[in-house]
Amino acid sequence: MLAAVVKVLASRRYPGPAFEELEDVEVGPLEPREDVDGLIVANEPVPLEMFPSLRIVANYGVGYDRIDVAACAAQGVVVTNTPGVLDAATADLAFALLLAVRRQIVAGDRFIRSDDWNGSWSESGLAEELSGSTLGIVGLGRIGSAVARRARGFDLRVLYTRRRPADSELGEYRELDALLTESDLVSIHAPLTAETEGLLDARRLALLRDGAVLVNTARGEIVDEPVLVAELVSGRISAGLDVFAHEPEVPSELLELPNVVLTPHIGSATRQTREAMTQLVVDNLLAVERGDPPLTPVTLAG
Ligand code: 8YV
Repeated sequence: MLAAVVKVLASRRYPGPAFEELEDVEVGPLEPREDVDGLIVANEPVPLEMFPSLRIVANYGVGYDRIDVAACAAQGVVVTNTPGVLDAATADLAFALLLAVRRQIVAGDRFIRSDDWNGSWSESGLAEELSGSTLGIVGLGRIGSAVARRARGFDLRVLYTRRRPADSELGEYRELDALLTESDLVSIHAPLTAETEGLLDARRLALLRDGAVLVNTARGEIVDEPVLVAELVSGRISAGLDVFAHEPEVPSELLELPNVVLTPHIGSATRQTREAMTQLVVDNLLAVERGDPPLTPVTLAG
């Protein structure tokens, strides 16, 4: 017997050719639908009561912090995400932010565009070099490991934390407080969970060295944002921020600061990666349609 085609509602038209593989897909807002058995969302909360026939929520992204996985499981709804395919793009962006902050790339670009360059400007402030620094990776998972591998090419010493402490040839394990104290550069690669929300609180941010650079391509809520803003306004530390606690709101104080580089949540936003994410979303939906296990299910244990 042929499996029934999954009737899919997608919160937007996701990029790439794989989207066309879905035979019965509609793009539109999450509104009550009796006939929908598959949803594609980008970490948007799913009102389960609106979809009585739902079998699968395919999340377009690795982070699924806004999806109530326990409630889905209780109703027999499978949740999938897109691990692995966005590691390189996100690690590249973390490095781009580290380099941009350390080498004052955005300030240099602005300086040229403002027509103020008269041949020399470096006297007004020499940059700190990246090479030879100590990089602390908060969360040595898939993306954190991709960052650590890139760090080798920049002659960085790598320290890391991870959920279940274990040795890695990619660096030296540290407790979080020690990592923050010893690092010149800190890059966050942990998922947002009850344990990591507010992980970098006022006490921990104060452990950062004077002149340290904090890069966040994970989730804004992992850092106490008002305290981070105060630290940045004081000029004690610098930051490269791709994520914010209340997106798309960005604290207005940050907009004028020379020690901050801002990007609009673009860690996975390359054509190759976004297309691969769509492919994995579609492959998960088609697996469920065939009656096969999903490729990348989210488990309750995380
Ligand atoms: C977004 C992300 O999902 O994977 C994640 O956790 O935050 C991103 O890849 C993507 O930007 C679509 O919203």
